[in-house]
Amino acid sequence: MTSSIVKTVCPFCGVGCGINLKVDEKGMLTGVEPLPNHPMSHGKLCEKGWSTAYAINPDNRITEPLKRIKDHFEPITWDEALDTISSSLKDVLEESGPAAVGVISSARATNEDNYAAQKLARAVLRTNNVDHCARICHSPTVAGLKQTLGSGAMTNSAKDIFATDLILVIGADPTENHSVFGGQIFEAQQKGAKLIVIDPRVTRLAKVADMHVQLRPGSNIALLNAMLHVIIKENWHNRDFISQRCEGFDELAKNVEDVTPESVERSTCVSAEQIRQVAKAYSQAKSAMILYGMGITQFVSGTQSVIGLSNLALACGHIGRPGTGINPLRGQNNVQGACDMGCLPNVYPGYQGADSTDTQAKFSQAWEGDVADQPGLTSLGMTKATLAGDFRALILFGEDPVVTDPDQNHVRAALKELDLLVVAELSMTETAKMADIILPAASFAEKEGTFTNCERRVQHITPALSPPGSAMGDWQWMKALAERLGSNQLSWLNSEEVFNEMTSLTPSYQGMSYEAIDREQGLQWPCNQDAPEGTDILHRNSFPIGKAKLIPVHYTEIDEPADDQYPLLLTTNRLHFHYGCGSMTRKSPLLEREIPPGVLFINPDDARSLKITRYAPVGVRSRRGYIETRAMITDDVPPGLVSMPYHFKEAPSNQLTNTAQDPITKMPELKVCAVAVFPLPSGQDPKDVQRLWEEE
Ligand SMILES: Nc1nc2c(c(=O)[nH]1)N[C@H]1C(S)=C(S)[C@@H](COP(=O)(O)OP(=O)(O)OC[C@H]3O[C@@H](n4cnc5c(=O)[nH]c(N)nc54)[C@H](O)[C@@H]3O)O[C@H]1N2
Ligand SMILES: Nc1nc2c(c(=O)[nH]1)N[C@H]1C(S)=C(S)[C@@H](COP(=O)(O)OP(=O)(O)OC[C@H]3O[C@@H](n4cnc5c(=O)[nH]c(N)nc54)[C@H](O)[C@@H]3O)O[C@H]1N2
Ligand code: SF4
Ligand SMILES: [Mo]
Repeated sequence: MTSSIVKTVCPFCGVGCGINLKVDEKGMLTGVEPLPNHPMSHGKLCEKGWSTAYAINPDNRITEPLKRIKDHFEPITWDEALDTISSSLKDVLEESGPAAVGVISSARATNEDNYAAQKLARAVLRTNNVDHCARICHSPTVAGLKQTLGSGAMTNSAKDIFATDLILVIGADPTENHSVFGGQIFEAQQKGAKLIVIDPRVTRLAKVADMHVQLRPGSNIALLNAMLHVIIKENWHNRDFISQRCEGFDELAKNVEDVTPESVERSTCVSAEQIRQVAKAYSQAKSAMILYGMGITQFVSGTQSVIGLSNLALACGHIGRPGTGINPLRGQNNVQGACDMGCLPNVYPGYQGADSTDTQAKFSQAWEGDVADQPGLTSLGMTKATLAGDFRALILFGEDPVVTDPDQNHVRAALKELDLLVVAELSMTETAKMADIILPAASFAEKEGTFTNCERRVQHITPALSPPGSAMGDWQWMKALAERLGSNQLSWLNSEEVFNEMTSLTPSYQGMSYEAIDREQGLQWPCNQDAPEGTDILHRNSFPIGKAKLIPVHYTEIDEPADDQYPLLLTTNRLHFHYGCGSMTRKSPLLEREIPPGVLFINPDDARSLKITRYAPVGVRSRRGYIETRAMITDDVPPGLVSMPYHFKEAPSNQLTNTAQDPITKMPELKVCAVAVFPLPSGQDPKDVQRLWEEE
């Protein structure tokens, strides 16, 4: 073997930076370097990207199938694992039918893996119970923008920040979470773009922004409606655009008629004067671009907030041109793809409605067999149905819901109830620890496929390494499982075959092939006969639904406001150096030394009144759970608000979070719940949550 350099894509966030993997003569990954001339990353990487080699190191991996025997795991062969899974699945299907089984797929895995996952669910298990982490991420985007614009994805491209006059970042923290792109936002501002940040915390971008609107958590709709009120009252809206390309303006205007900036000062904690300034700046800019994230979606009002943003952009005509648009910063490396592939209970690949008999007939014919015909459950719906005794077998890969889903105790209680939990993982996670069978999965560097990044760019990943032990790619083990269940519908010979089957059934991907993607450094969907080169800006001349819809939205209170018993609001966010459940980034000693395993950010005023000193041990309690961690005192959070990352299994913020859900998408309110914080005796180390469970 000779050493090699293999071109691929970073496996962490939705920016999708280009990387080279350096492999030595022994087939070991020795390093990572940025790919020069990449359309997104232009030769840059963030610390997570640089640390990829640690994240997938064979020493830390699951290398063979494991079976639970009481409270420990024993290695078994693939044959034994597949036999056990298929016979258990058959039993559940026979006794309780397809409504009692489901698949949770992974926004970290490839499009090919995700296409296989929903096909396994719909064609083999005959259930629409298929979902993934987009549920608790951008599901309100998918639902909201589909309704208003006809397509729930970033309308423009990342490069547009260099073509805009104004960047409005609302409910997103790109320097931490889309770091390379976050750096480009700084650059665009230095080159003259105005930067406005709307966020309750003082983020790094807020520190340099031309304007920081520090609103109260959960008050987005009140703020957006008041901005719209000002814009319409001052005649700053784009009448031509509205009359030619939108419908519903009169009702929209009527809805915000009384929402004066003064009337929302209390609910938003933003001054009327500042609301007028931001309304003016956004509407009067020649081109203005909205970038948004979890600070918009992770609320019971998530879908309504997305619609509110869409109303703002449409009313000002900031859409369909370079440097404009409404741009959800999709989070995971392939969450756009996992949604596009139909790993959602209500849609097939390409957002073709699962309840449509035409769609069912189309897929049934293509797949040569019957497909699911009953509505499916969301991920949180499966958890609830398990506790109600209606759901019994779950196949899950590339997610760690014990750490990342809201209300950890509720999630653990449900997983314990399952007759069968299969987890395919790279390494031992808190969720894998609860599995009946663990399957060793190949990482992105050990398989072929495609990822679709946040700007709808579909990129090709190629294998650089052999999978450790007997680990397999995700679609490959699903193929083996389907065969055990008596179906050859997943019996593809290679990833390209999976991709080609998918493109033949997914209109927006129809013009793509591995060869074309390689030639173009990725293609942005829609890519078809009308747009063979892909599409960098959506909705230039028309919307897929004809005219865009302006839909009135109303401010709703957060589900769990602070009260005497739980006097502080907790918000959860991310840190630059760690990713998701931490199972990959925390393998890197370089990243691990940057931040202690669990922190609570608290304002100096609150710390003083609670007698909490710098880095003191604290207890944090909500109506659902309790954790211990250490306090970090900072002005970055305002008084009354504390914040915690969710990356640390020792002090998981999801012990505390609320499962109250957005009625449209079932998105839980991960961004705010009420907590009580108190100091622990000084000198006492915070106990990690596993220890607290043992003591219960
Ligand atoms: N380093 C790192 N990067 C990541 C990830 C990671 O785990 N680590 N995860 C990836 C994933 S899955 C995703 S989805 C993205 C998410 O990326 P972001 O959307 O940037 O995620 P968050 O940090 O959770 O939240 C964004 C901001 O919302 C603000 N916020 C809270 N409440 C409100 C509110 O009521 N209104 C407004 N306007 N803002 C509010 C918070 O203060 C926070 O700054 O990041 C991706 N990138
Ligand atoms: N409190 C709070 N909770 C949150 C959020 C928040 O803001 N606050 N954000 C939510 C959001 S936006 C998201 S997206 C979720 C993310 O939640 P998860 O999806 O559970 O988080 P990840 O850390 O991305 O977990 C992915 C797992 O996939 C594994 N993996 C990586 N690649 C592969 C592969 O190719 N195959 C297989 N089989 N496994 C693989 C990794 O080892 C890792 O353990 O968390 C949510 N939870
Ligand atoms: S910005 Fe995202 S894609 Fe780029 S190197 Fe960092 S984690 Fe990877
Ligand atoms: Mo996410």
